[in-house]
Amino acid sequence: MAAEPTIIELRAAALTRLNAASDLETTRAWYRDYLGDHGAVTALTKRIASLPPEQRRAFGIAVNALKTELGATLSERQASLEASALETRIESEAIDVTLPGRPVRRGFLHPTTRIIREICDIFGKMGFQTVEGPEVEYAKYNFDMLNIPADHPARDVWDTFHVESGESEIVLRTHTSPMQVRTMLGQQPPVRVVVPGRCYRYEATDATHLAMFLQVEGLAVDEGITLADLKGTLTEFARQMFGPERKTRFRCDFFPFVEPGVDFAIDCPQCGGKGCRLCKQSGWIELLGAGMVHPRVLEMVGYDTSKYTGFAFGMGPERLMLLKYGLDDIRDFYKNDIRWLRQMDRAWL
Ligand code: FA5
Repeated sequence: MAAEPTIIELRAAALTRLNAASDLETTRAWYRDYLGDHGAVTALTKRIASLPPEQRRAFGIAVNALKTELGATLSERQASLEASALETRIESEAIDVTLPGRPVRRGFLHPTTRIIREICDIFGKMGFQTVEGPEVEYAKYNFDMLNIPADHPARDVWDTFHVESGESEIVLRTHTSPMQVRTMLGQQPPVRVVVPGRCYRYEATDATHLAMFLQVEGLAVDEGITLADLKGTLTEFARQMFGPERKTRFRCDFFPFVEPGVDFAIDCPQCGGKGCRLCKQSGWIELLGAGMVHPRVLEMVGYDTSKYTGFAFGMGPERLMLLKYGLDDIRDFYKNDIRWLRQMDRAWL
């Protein structure tokens, strides 16, 4: 018969192994080897019945004591291993609340949205309401009712994207001026509106020209409105936009829907009028086209021209921004280069 370990030897070996167990998996293997169905202690239990009667009692007591002791020691060992496993996990998952947080990047408005809002706010304080209109427009509103009939040479000035020809000719609006017509057809004076929106022209793109660009239109019609009102309104706008010290200049210009027509300029904000690269040495920067609403336009919308007069103006916000910030390429607005856009956001005055 092979020498079997005595209870004392078995106990010593079992306890040594259990104490050395460094994780729960090892204690479960240990359980199988000693206390499980085929374990060494269970084997001893099974032997009790085959012992001579005088040895059975003492052996039985000793085996049961061993079983109880090992069971209790196992529970203790497992509890302590579980506790330290938990501690390790908590430590590894701990958050150091004293570390500086990662900065969350704040979103910001596109510069064209900001400039449009700024322009409309300035006119809003002067009593102008902001309205919007369709970008796909009847040629009748874009041209005819603005005193630009089909055979008029001025019609060629606006290189037009045509959507539909024939009876109801439809175009992509080449300016926001058709909203003058729509506004006046929809209401009687007094009228005071500004109209921001996209316009389209079939032309080659370069540093100052886009095929899709923004305009802001302005229109005021009431009794007794004169050129002095136009000058006052635009001067106030220019000073709010470019600084209170700005000088202004009005010169004759031609647009078929105004009479007289003017171009409006400010002294160059960069050089104060001395002449520089921005103003091309002229000392002046042209901001927009304007004029007194042509009586024919007022007639076509059914306004009483013996009673009402008005002024209108139209400007290009992207070009205004080129001037205000000394930028050199209008195409940058629509490249979606996030670094350029962020720089514009930071530079905003
Ligand atoms: C007009 O479009 C007139 N409707 C303005 C007007 C309104 C005059 C009311 C009188 C009364 P003009 O074609 O000059 O005018 O355009 C006005 C502004 O739009 C220009 O000064 C410019 O800033 C902008 N603009 C015109 N074409 C382009 C383009 N291709 N790219 C970018 N901006 C443009």
